[in-house]
Amino acid sequence: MRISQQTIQLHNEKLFSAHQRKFDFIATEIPQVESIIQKLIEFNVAIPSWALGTGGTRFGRFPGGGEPRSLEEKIDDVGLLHALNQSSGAISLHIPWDIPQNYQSIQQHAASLGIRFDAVNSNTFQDQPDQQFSYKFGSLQHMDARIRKQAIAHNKEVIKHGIELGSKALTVWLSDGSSFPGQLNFRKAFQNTLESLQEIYSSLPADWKIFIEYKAFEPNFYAMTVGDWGQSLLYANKLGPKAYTLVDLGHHLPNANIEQIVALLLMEGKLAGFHFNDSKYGDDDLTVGSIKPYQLFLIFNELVEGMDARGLNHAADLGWMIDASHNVKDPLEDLLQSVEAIMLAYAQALLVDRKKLNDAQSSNDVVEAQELLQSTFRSDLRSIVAEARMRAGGALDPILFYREHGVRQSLVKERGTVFKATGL
Ligand SMILES: [Mn+2]
Repeated sequence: MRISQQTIQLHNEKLFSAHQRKFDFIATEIPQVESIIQKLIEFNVAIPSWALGTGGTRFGRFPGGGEPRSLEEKIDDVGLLHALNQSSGAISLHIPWDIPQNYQSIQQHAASLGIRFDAVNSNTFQDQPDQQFSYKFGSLQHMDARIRKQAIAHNKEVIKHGIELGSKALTVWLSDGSSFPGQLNFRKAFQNTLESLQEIYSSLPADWKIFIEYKAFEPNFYAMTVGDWGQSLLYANKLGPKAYTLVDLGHHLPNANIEQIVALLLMEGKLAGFHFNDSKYGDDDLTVGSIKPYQLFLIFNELVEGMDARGLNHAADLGWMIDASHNVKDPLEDLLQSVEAIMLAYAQALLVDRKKLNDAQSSNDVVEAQELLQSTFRSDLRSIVAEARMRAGGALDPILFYREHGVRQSLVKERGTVFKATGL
């Protein structure tokens, strides 16, 4: 199904006067409101192809129906999100779950929905039916050169698919590591991984980047070979100027100060971008902003400060992507909530009075610094985000629209109830 501009307009007309009241109230308080709206309109967050279906836990999966059955239908779903919020104009593919059969027709299909192709993701954390060697004991780190070679070749193939579709980056996340002390020589595992990455790096086109994603742990792990931002940055620095560190919010040990990590990576010019999600205890499955919205704001506060300090374009110079798993919510509703949470945190960060914060920091006025951040965080900017969305052609209330128009019900009718879209 497609959502017409006309139905969005009707939806907006119905909600307009209530929206206008709220918007006028807050807009009079914010002299730079127009520049914030402009930045929000430009800001887009890529949707990963694997988040369009129901995810699973280690124990089970409870699909909700109407899931996309093909790459075309995954692009259709991102098209629905983008029509509603005008901020989801990119898809991030996962190879081999989304191998395109016909590049040209896939590209045309995506372009007709205003969708471009974000970073492509390789997968050496699973064995595929047709592969020769197993990744049971790792891939790029493996002690056996033949297995490293197979994993390198896969990454090179992913780059080739990405080139055909217009992607500009390869994201590498490895579940390489060890489950027990003594299983692995840390130094050898690091060096093998580095050499493998160097070979992949040498296949990158001139205008491409490689994102090295780190993760502190998997439930059965003793050590990860790319376990934190220090290790990722080591790889990125050794690889060269096209290599960057990717921050996935859920990939840290509990209570890690992610905003500080972000500030320092930006300072070093090595921050690739983000995978957005949230967690209460560990891992990356929950909706971004659902558990720790203040942390999300503090991260965006550092992002805006750091990007401005380096003269970066907020919308284009870093990679912005959601990476979550939807186990109990409708995936599309969850993604709409995710994009909204990101936009709100970004809008709030744009509102922080940098000069006053700087003065408070310079004079050690700790109380004033806290007041500045928290009064911004507690400002309700939802109507500003909605205004930006409406001006861009989206819906004032995307989730209300989605429900009132029975989008999921239409998808179930079209696609049925049983298909499994995630690849896991
Ligand atoms: Mn991730």
